[in-house]
Amino acid sequence: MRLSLRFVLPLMLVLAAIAWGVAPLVDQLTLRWFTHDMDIRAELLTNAMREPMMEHIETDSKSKIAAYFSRVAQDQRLYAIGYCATPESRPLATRALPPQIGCNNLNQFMGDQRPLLASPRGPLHVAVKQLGKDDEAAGWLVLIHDMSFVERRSEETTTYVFYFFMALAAVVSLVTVIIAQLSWRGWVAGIQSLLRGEGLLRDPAARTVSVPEFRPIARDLQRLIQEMESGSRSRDASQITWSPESLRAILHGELRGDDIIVVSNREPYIHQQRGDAIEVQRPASGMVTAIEPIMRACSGTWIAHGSGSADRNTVDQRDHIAVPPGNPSYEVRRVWLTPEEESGYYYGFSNEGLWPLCHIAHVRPTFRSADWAQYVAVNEKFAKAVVSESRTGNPIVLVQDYHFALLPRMIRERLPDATIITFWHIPWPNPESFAICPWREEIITGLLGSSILGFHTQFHCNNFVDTVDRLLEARVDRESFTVSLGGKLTAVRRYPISIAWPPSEEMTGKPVEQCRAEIRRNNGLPATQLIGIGVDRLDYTKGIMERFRAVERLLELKPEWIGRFTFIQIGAPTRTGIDEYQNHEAQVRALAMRINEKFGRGVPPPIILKVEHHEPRQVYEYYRASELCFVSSLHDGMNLVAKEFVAARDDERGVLILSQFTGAARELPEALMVNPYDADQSGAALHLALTMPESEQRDRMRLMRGLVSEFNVYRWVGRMLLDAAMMRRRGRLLDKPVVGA
Ligand code: GDG
Repeated sequence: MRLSLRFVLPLMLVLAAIAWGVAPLVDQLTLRWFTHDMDIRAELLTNAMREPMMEHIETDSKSKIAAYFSRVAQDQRLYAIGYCATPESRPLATRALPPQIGCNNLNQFMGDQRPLLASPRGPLHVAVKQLGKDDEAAGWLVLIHDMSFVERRSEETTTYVFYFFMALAAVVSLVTVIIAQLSWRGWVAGIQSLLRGEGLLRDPAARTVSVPEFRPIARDLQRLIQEMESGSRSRDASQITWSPESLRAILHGELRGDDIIVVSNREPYIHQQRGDAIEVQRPASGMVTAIEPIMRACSGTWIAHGSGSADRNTVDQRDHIAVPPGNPSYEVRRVWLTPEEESGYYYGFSNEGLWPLCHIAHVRPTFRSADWAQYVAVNEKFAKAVVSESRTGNPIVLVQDYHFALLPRMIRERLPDATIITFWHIPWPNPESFAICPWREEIITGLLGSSILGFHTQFHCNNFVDTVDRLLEARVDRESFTVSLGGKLTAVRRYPISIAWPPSEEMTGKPVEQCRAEIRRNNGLPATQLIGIGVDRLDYTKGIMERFRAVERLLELKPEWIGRFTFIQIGAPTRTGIDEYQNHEAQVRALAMRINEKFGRGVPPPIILKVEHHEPRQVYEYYRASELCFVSSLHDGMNLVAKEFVAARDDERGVLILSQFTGAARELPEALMVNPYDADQSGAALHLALTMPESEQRDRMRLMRGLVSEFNVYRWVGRMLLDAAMMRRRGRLLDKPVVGA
């Protein structure tokens, strides 16, 4: 014991001293990095502002500059923004511009070695950028960023560094004490083996320590060091630029390349027999649009219903097929359903029951016990497929959508250590609406088999937690937004879905001008015709009837558009086996015809309805060819069409008209927001869009493109995986070490 104390105390003192010495160095380094980041950010911001600013300066419009500044200054980190026309003038600035900054002393804030500016809020980063040409300055832009977060980060870093060294001291002390207690026999060999690193290797096959007594110690040590390593590397999701590469890095770093399995009803590639040939089709589905780029990035296994007429002819003996065709990067495992299963589980319970139940679109849900029995059976079938596809006992399973409400619990029963992330792509209604479902408890209990349950908006999370509170004996914690059922915890979280960014070359490769000319020509329209576009599955929740009524109202209120404006609606056929969808299609066709008869005599028609499947590339060509895109869902989870239109417009033109009842409305406030039930308002929005000046289109489009680029689909799944990684780490720490296992 005395030996241990003699060794342990000085060691702890030395490590504490190192910790004190290292902390300021880490501080300086992080400050330098963050300042450099801010320099880059200021440069980018200036480049984005240069053109609009020059326009406002040329028209000498102070009020426009002020309005433009207050829009730009909504950015969280941008503290203040100002403009000096000359060194003698007074700065034109947002209110927070610190009094120390004047037009006559801007020189102090130029150059590489400039200091940060002190303020009561914390340090401020000041960047002064010249506008106009080098020899002919049109003034100076002053951008001030809030750097107070650096202080906060630095405090956190210091604490982590200190705890890290303390923990290290504790571990080394513990090892020393135990070693001192062990017999002398073999200790030299044991220490040598540890020093050689054999006991600290990650590969279990290489994890051999020659002396048996050391094995448990080495394993504990290894475990602790790994946890500390990953803890210190744990990413702050808001600091990552999300891309396929960062997603791959997370999978390897945070999740150590764990098994990833996706389960959905719809498959990403459908093989159809067309005569003697086999054709590959990409389905019209928001869920597929979102998951496909992720699977390309992380090469997992995607389990889905094999629904194509040639699907069975294209799989191997294990029902697998590598996709995308021609450039395979992941595997699809197809699950086969009988016609009875498909009719009861998919058309019946999922789409005649849950779909209308969760959307407020005034279509009554239909619940049949025979459909429910098929729904249970098909969920069981997919649970078995998940077990057979998982290479380990603790895969990460991403369960997609309302077709699989029971699957999370079924997987949990078979693979208790799996991390199950379930994402509900459609809205969740309020408890009163949900309670009409005869199998409401089973559905909620099924979903609560998930480790994480995700929705697009906080509103849907709240509705779900309220529903659990009302209908189940479960413990709901509104502070951490978790639900505990039978001792198992589910985190209910908001993850707004998005699309891949940047869009692929295949989608945006064709120049806008060419798209404009071809789309007009192919639809028999004059080259000068103005075009609006709508792209949807022919679903009654998408508000296609309301959209057409808005076009009718526009032409009634502003007859000057008759013959000059055409709205093209792409309506991908969907769920055609359900009566409600057949009725809806008939109504949509009839309404389009009536409006065309009313306003289309002798002139180009006001509405062109194209009820057929289009490939994604063609859909993007329509986006690029149009003056406006109208998304008028009556109730939607997110609506990816809105984000796709924004992504397609790299020319920064075009206007998005967006229903306030979509999830996207919360992220794209620069769109023209409408209540689709209000035909007058929607008609007025169409007129506004058709007459919007190009500079305003550009300002709005730039802001929306900025948001979609940052909040892209890699971020959507990356944040779920990071949360899952943290849960797994916590779980490992709480687990008892398995001695000798
Ligand atoms: C659900 C939720 C949520 C459309 N026509 C064709 C076609 N599309 C593509 C679009 C877009 C996708 O389908 C539709 O996405 P949405 O998000 O608008 O809608 P849902 O399919 O209802 O999706 C929705 C989504 O899940 C994701 O979570 O946003 O709220 O209801 O990508 O471009 N694609 C092809 N041909 C077409 O004719 N290939």
